Amino acid sequence: MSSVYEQLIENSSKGKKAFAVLLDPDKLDDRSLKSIVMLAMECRVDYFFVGGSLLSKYNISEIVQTIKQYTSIPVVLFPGSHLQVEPNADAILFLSLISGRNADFLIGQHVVAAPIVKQSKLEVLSTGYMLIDCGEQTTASYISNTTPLPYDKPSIAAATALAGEMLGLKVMYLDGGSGAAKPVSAETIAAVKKAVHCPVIVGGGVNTEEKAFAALEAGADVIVVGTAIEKDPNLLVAISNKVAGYSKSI
Ligand code: 1GP
Repeated sequence: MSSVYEQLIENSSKGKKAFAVLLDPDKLDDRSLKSIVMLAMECRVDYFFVGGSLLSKYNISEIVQTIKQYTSIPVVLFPGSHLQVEPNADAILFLSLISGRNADFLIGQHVVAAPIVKQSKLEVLSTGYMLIDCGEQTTASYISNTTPLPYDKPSIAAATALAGEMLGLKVMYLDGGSGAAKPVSAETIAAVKKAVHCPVIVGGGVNTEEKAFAALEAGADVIVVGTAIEKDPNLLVAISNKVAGYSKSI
């Protein structure tokens, strides 16, 4: 099986889109986790992202174990801190928060995590993580103590992504933050996609199939949905159909 990164590159080069379901360990009990995993298998979801900006339970290990018990869909860590490194996942988004100027989230957490990650078999996806101001302050920007990029300044987002790519980051993630009032704008996604060669992941506030479609149309390679699926698991079916349909139509 090819690595997550190889798959992202191959899909991105062919214009094939992917769908990641974000599982926030704090918001799931065993039953809801199992039902989302079953639905995701039926819908052939591409990835599970697991993590959160602020976790009050220490259960990432159990969550990963439960997912792995049922499916081979790759589990990609989306860590809010070095405490969320779980060696039994498949890959880790090694996120450098390049939209901010907080050294701890640019490199500090990574220094603490690197020796542990090195000892694991986790595939490391070096990722330029950009928070975008999508209406109201999100947990991610508050906890990271960073100012998100302005919503309506695509050129700043594009320059930030370009700098990240020049520094060697292999994937870009544009995030309005969990439960954002509105998703990242099509203009910002398109500007970033045009500026860099690497795969672009987009998430935050995608809560309808129309919003998912708009992000794909603007150039997102991977759509991430968490909050909306926690509220209505059936949305997983609608969005995965949209993503699969989009890829077939090109
Ligand atoms: C948040 O991109 C993710 O970091 C997903 O956001 O929970 O709003 O879907 P939602």
